[in-house]
Amino acid sequence: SPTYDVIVIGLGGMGSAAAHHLSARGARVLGLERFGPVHHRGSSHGGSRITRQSYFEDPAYVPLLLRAYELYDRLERDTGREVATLCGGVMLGRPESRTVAGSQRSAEQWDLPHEMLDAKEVRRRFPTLTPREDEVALYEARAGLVRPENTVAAHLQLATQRGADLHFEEPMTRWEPYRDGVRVHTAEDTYTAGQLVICPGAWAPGLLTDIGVPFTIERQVMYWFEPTGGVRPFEAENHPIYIWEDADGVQVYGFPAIDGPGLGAKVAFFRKGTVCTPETIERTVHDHEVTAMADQVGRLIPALPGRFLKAATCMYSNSPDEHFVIARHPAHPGSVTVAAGFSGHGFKFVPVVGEIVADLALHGYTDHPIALFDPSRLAAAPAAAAPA
Ligand code: PYC
Repeated sequence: SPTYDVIVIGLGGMGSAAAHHLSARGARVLGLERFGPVHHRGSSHGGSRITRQSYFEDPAYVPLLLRAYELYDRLERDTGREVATLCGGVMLGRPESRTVAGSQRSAEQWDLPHEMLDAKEVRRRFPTLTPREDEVALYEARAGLVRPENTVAAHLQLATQRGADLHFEEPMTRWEPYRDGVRVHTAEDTYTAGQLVICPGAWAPGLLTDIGVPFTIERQVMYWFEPTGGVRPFEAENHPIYIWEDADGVQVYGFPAIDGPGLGAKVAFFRKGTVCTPETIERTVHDHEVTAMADQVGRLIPALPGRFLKAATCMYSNSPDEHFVIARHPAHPGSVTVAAGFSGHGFKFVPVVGEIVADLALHGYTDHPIALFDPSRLAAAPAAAAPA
């Protein structure tokens, strides 16, 4: 029964970063992953994820983003892998939309460099974009994209170099408290450790049954189109990432063409998925879905939906309020740390989540501001007393 300081369950985005940060601090780490390294069955694939600092979801995320940017930079230097491309980004919509007003609020509160552009100025600077007259944009030069597969590979590489044991194709079957720590079972073996870190991704409903948070897993589709009129205006030196909210509150987001000639540019709906499970998710993308995407994005970027090239599915793991869950496990506060419920906007935080999880597992606290992610906020409200 091999013994470790920390066992990390799940080696996707968050778990691979946790394994790296823990082993970099000298912990003896075991990582257990149900699939192979850098797999495409969870939430850390598809070539790109947006990164940005003017955070419409809540200004409380901004200090974590500033640290994540530093850590992505360091990751790139330490591994030589390209993990971030800061091509600039526009958050587009009506001035009062969540995407625009929320981004502006964060930018102003944290004094982040940004510009507000009217529709005419958006069209002048970014000729592929054709917003309506009543739409505006917040432009952030330091927004861009991060690369999920390269990021996971980089963290796995560094963790291995620091001596972490990473076991793939070896899912945890169960765990239990054991002495002062935990005991973890797989079909292969039983392992003990002082600390357990659970980074379950879309497997949260099965792995975090006793944490009091009803996670919902959502199927999402990513689409790649070949722009009409050639790819040049869509290349990263010419094209920003974008999040566009229409008058009905539907958000579409997309990327420059980063994969080279003939491979198109990626676009997707933000939070317009169907409930699924990792076991039953529909991986086929249907013609009507492609048509709906092309119609929607064509209203903002008429040249994008030329030839449809391919689509892929992935999963969001939503918490009820779409804020993360990062904490010591309320039922096992001395030995278990969880990082879950990233709700479709987590990947840009991957390295800082690794750092936070390492703090919690090794010291029981972190200096990072994570009050927003405390699962007790989601505990069911006590039932109201019956009238006498
Ligand atoms: O986190 O910026 C984001 C994002 C956009 C669409 C999905 N996630």
